[in-house]
Amino acid sequence: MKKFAFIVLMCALGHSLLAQHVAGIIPKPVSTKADAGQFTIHNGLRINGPKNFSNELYFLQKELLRYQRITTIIAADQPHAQIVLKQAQPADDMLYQLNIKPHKITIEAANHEGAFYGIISLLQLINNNDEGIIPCMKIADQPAYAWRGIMLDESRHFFGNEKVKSLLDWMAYYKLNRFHWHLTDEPGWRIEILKYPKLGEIGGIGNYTNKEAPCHYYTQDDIKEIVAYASERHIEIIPEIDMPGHATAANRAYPEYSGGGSEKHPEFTFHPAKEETYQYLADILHEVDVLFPSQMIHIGGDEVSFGNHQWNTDEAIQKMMKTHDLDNLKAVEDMFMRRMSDSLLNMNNQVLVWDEMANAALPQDSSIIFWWRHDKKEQLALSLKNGHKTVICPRLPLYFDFVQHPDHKVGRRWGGGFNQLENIYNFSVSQLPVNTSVEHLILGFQANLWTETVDSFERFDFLLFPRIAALSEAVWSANNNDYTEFLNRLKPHLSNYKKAGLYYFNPFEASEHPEPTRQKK
Ligand code: TNX
Repeated sequence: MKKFAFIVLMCALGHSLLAQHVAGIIPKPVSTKADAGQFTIHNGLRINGPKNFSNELYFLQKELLRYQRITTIIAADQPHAQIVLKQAQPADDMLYQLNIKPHKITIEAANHEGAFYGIISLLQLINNNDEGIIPCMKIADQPAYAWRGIMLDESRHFFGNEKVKSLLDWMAYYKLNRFHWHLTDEPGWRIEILKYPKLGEIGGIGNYTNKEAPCHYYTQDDIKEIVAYASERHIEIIPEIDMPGHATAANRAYPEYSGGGSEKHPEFTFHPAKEETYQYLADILHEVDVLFPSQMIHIGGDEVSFGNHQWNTDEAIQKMMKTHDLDNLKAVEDMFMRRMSDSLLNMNNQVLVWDEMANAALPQDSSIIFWWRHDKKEQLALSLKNGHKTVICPRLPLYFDFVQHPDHKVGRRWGGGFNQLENIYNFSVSQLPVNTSVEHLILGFQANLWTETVDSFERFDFLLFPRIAALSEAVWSANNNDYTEFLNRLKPHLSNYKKAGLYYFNPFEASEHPEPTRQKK
């Protein structure tokens, strides 16, 4: 009764803030306007849409069944349907419009993406409101940024098909659309390469906690399955094959391509002065290219100086430096990355790299730089100055391996700083020294989940939820400026995490799920 009175009041006022609150949609849509009445979700609802949107309709059916145990029927024609997808350009160039009336729900979109995100908003409305009763309203929406990403490191710890699919589900639920998959690093190599089977079979043994952990890697069939799953959810997968550093696991499998390492990071690099190295890596990238239709491969380029000490004494490398007039090891790195980027261009792929490569003379239009070192703003400036498209993912506040509460002990901090929900929610480009003339080069934001400290599903969930919701609002909603109001909208989401069995961090009741500890290394 109370709720009914509230809805009547809200409709009478037509107040958009109240409507937003009742809708509980994250990320917050561009506009939400309340209307009179309500729609009731029930079994046997008829849904309809043009042939072109049949995948999206099918997705809606499956998700209603999964979340709500509601079965729907595809209606033969529109007049007899209660939920209708329409292919049309919504007013004001919006991506989609969702109109809830007492007897009909309409989603209007010009393309698949719009239809899909209209459906996601509808699903959130249904999941956030008890007993399938949703207040009437009109929503018009579009994202502020095109690149809305999560990176997952599966080298340090391996999580497997089901956990990755569940992450893709939640990414879609929050309208995130880029999954950057860090598949190779020091502890393990996690992708099957047919031409070099030892990469998986030997490189796949071990993880950050235990060098002898059983072998785990994704077969090419696993990858195809996950790529198809992502594509159904409008998510592109960007695989990362890290080079010339972070190559330890690969070097265990094929030591002949190793360029050595340092005391702390043995066998850390690929050998930059052997022709065979370039052929070997190009072969690997060719297989990776076939598996991932995104036409984007991330080739790392980070932290090479952690373990390139042997380059100083290796005869072939020293000779190459003289021949090519390379003054220092950074110049060797840059040349290595330019050669590998030629291979990627040859495959019609974009070249994705970390911000160490912002000034490496990589192809201007086809490279995307990932700015991660929040304390090196000059790298962001260089990337933009050099005309590179840029993804923003600074350690502070977008590294999800950092702790999120002053009392938390497991996970990283930087100079005492860490990444609370509020910092992520409030993050925006306006906090960065970015010249307006180059702002268009910023594609969007991504959060990176590095997994040195993530040795269990509990820690995985705890670090991601609910920070993933704050990220999504920061990158989708240009007008996210009310953290308290966001926290209100978050409440039904926490209930949904609980229903899904996630071990999330509860910002209202931190004791609900205590910080999970780690196994001993
Ligand atoms: C830096 S970000 C790394 C990773 C670590 C991470 C831990 C980047 C390009 N390299 O290798 O896992 O810090 O926070």
